[in-house]
Amino acid sequence: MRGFFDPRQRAHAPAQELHNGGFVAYAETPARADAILAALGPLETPADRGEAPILAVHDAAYVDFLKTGPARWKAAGRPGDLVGYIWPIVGRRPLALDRIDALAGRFSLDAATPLTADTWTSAYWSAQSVLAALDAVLGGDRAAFALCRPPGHHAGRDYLGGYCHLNTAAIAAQAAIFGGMAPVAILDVDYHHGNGTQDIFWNRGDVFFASLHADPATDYPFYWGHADETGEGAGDGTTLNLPLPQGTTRDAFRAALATALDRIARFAPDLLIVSYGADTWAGDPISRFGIETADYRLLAADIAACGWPTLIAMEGGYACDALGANVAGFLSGF
Ligand code: SP5
Ligand code: ZN
Repeated sequence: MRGFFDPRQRAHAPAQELHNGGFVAYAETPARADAILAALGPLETPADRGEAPILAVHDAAYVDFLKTGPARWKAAGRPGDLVGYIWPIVGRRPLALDRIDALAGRFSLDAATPLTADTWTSAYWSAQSVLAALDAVLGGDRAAFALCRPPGHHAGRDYLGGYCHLNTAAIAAQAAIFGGMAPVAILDVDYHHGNGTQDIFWNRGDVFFASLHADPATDYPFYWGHADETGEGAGDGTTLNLPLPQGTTRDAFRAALATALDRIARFAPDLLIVSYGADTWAGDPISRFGIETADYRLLAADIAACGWPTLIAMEGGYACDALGANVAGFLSGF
């Protein structure tokens, strides 16, 4: 299977993140990409398809914030990485404020996803990697892999969060539709709910979003991912959430996967995009499922058996020692 990664995706490296009331080392490190590359061998570098596919999904003002925010933050005399700390909560009148502090809240979901001067470059090339993998599938490959780092599924049309800035799965889905592949299904098997992807396609009838994830009653992102979130308008019924309890192991995960695949089959997609997180692994430092390394091949084989052209986009997974084996195991099932 062809795989894509650009070395510029390594540059983004915030110093720390807010966690449980204190600052800890940022979990979404460049070493994650190195661990995956060590297991898979070198990947192809993507071509540059420019900003248009990104702007087909994300707000121009948000993209401008990602590009220019860190320099403005620095110019304002702030010593650390750019991070939001005040939010325009629901019900506040919509003000178009220009202060960098206000913009940081306007365009963020959480206070645990800092921006550095390198963030835009890394996120841009993460998006180019997913577009290159999409091109491989559009060209007839049965499956292709994008080592998307930073990840994407928590990022919405106009917000970052959960270590994500540009929603790579959504960018690929929209580009696929422009390329004549429709409808598209996105299957999100990261430990966390893919709130950004769900928001982007919430009222769309041409993209089915299915997610297996830790129950938002106990896990980030809390405000999304409940079973009764099913889409609206033209997208009524094209969102499927299957929250699972902490401690979930292979067989229960596999049963939920079968439910998701059955619903996707009824949607008859031209293309499947898998948002793959290895943070479902039993030893993940920030997650609480019990999937073992050997399980990933079996789970992937269940997906592959459906026969849809498939693009696999990397999301989370924070146990660097096991990450390479987990990703290689998953890809071996296709
Ligand atoms: C893409 C993805 O998997 N994002 C996950 C975002 C989860 N953030 C909330 C959990 C915070 C845990 N912080 C742990 C830091 C350890 N150094
Ligand atoms: Zn995750």
